[in-house]
Amino acid sequence: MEPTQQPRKIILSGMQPTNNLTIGQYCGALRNWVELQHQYDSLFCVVDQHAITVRQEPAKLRKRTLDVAAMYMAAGIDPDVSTLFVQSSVPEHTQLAWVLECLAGFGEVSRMTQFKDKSAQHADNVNVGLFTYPVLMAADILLYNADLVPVGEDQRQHLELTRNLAERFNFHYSPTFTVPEPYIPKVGAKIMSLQEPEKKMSKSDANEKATIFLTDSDAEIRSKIKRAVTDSGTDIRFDAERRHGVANLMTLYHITTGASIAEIEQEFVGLGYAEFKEAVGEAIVAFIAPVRSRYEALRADEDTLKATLRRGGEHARDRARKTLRKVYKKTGFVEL
Ligand code: AQP
Repeated sequence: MEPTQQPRKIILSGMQPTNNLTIGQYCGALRNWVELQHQYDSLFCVVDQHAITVRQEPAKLRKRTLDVAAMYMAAGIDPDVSTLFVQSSVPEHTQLAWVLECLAGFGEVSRMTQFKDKSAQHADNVNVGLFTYPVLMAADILLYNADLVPVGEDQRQHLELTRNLAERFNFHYSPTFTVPEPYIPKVGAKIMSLQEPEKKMSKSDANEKATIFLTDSDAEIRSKIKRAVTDSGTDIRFDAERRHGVANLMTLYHITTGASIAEIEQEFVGLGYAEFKEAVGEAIVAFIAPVRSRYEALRADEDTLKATLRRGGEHARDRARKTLRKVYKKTGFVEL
C-alpha cells in the first residue's frame, strides 16, 4: 500500500523594501529561508505595504521592491520551489486585515513595543498604519494558514498577537485559521552595526559606513570593515558582552568562512586588529561577490523578474482568495 503523504507544513516570511538588503538580513533570515524552502511549502513576499508606514519616495519604493525580490533569488530562493510575490499584488492581505482590525483590541495593539519605538523614531509621522501594522502582519500570515513563521526576537510580540487574533476568530465564528508557531532557526546570528556595535545592523541606518549591503562593491566592503569600530584591546577574543565590535567581526568571519569561533581565536593568536580586519574584509568580499553578480544578472532582466513575481502573485492569490471567501462568509458578508 502507498504510504499516505502528509501535506508539507506551510511557512511564510517577508522583508520590507525600505532599502537594499544587508549582510544582516542574509545571516539572520535569507540563508535560513533558502534551506527551509526544500522542507516546507514556502511563501516569501516583499512587504511593500508595511514599508509605507514610514514615508517612502514612490519611485524608490518601486525600484527597491524589485531589488529585494531579485536579492531573494540571488541568495537562493527558487521561484519554482517557493511562492515568491509582492504583498500589494495580493489585495486579500488588506481585506483580511480590516476584518482582523475589528477583532483586535485597541489596548492590546497599543502594547506593541515596536510601535512605541518606531513612533519615537518617526515622531513627525506617527500614522495609523504604523499602529495597525501588526494586524496587517497577522493577515499576511493567517491568509495562507502558515504553520510556522521565522521571526527574530523583535517580531515575537507581533506573532503572539497573530495567534490571539486567530484563536479569537476561530472561537467567535468557527475553526478557520491555523494558529501559527514561531520558527526559531537552528543557526541564527544577529549582525551588529559596524559603527555602533551595540545596535543591530539596519538597512535604513543613516550612516552607510555602519552597514554592509549585499550590493556593495569589493572596495566598499574592504573600506567599511577597515573603519569598523572595535575597542582599545589588541587581541582577537570573543566577548559579546564587553567587546561588541570585535565579537561582531568574528561572527561575520565565522559566517563567511565557516570557521568556528575557537578556530578564529587560534588563527589570530599574536596578530592585531589590522591583520584581522583585512582577513574579515577579504572573507566578506569572497562571500558577497557571487551573490552580487547573480543579483546584477537577475536585476538587469526586469521583464523576467516582473513575470516571475506576477506568477508568484497569482499563485498566492489563488490561495488567499479561498481563505478570504471563508472569512467573509463566516463574518456575515453577503456572497452575491
Ligand atoms: N542585523 C541583523 N542581523 C540578523 N538578522 C537581521 N534581520 C534584519 N536585520 C538583521 C532579519 O531580517 C528579517 C527581515 O527584516 P526586515 O527587512 O523586514 O526588517 P527589519 O528587521 O526591521 O530590518 P532593518 O534592516 O532594521 O530594516 P528597517 O530599517 O527597514 O526597519 C527579519 O527576520 C530580521 O530579524
